[in-house]
Amino acid sequence: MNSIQPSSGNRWRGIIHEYRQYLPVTDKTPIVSLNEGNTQLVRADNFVEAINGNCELWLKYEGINPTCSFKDRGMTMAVTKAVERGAQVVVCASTGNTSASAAAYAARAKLKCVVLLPNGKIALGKLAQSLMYGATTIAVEGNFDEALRIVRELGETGKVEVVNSINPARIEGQKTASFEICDQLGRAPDFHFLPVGNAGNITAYWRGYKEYHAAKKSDRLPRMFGFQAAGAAPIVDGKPVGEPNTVATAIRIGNPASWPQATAALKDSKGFIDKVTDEEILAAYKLIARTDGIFVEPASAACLAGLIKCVKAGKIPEGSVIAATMTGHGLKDPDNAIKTAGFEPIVVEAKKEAVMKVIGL
Ligand code: AN7
Repeated sequence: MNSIQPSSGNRWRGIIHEYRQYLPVTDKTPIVSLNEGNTQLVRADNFVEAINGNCELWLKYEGINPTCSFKDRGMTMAVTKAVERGAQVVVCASTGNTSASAAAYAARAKLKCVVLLPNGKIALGKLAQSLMYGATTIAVEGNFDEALRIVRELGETGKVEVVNSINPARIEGQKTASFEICDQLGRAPDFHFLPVGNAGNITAYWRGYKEYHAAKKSDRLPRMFGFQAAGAAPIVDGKPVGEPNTVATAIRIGNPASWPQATAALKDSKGFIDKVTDEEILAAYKLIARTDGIFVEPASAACLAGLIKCVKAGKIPEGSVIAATMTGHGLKDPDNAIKTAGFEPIVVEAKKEAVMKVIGL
């Protein structure tokens, strides 16, 4: 045993500690945390200017979580509850971020972790994470929806704990992002924009906003605006997509698990869901990096592409306060970043003159 007493300084100790009265935990719950949450809310005026908008845009930069995506909020809860129940093995299907997060929290909790990924359709950084954290990494010859079906079947054996967002603890943890936005803004936004894949996050955010409003911690409820990739837009199109496809591999999902909850969130919040093309996603992805220095993964940029569309269509009243979730860090997907940047490093001789020539001096 370490004889040094842990300090009880006033530092952030993760979302379960900070928001415990809103979460299904007791004093005895063995919390598994990597101090997730407390992510920046960054105002993006340059982006708004570039798109000829007339609104306040606040980006919830979830890429700075411990495994670089919003999934850590749900995973601290799911793995904590798994440990509380005495589970030995956690399992998930994933387009890459859930698996990275599950692998990290399972490592910390000393649980075995098994992840099922669509073979060849995972961004490189996410694959590296799963392998580095030591998860049993299975590449399924199929898409996410097929991997999730297998995971559901594994769950029915009672031998493993499923940590996909069909696990209610996940949604509970993820709703804390809404609490943080209200705390950081001093109010709830008028609109909340986010990308939609399996639809867990839109469900969680709406729940969070409603609970904070009911607790009188915020003054209003935002309208939820979700965006799917055009090649993987089952909710927008009103039917499952058998072979989803998009450059934004994180949201390459054809049959979202939380479809009914997402539909309810959209209806209750007077929200809106639309689809954006890969071209629109990549344009927004590059623009937010170049205008405001914020590097996100393509899936995150889907909601910025959606904002561009909404501004053009006149859907956003002047002066609106908009929050948008930047769900994952840009470094997760170096291949798409290098392809999208549009230029390559300029190789020069190791001489000052050569560099000056490139600069144009
Ligand atoms: C960066 O990791 O589904 O609508 O298996 O990684 O709650 O699914 C990831 C989803 C948006 C969509 N942005 O959120 C997975 C997975 C990023 C994501 C979404 C995901 P949901």
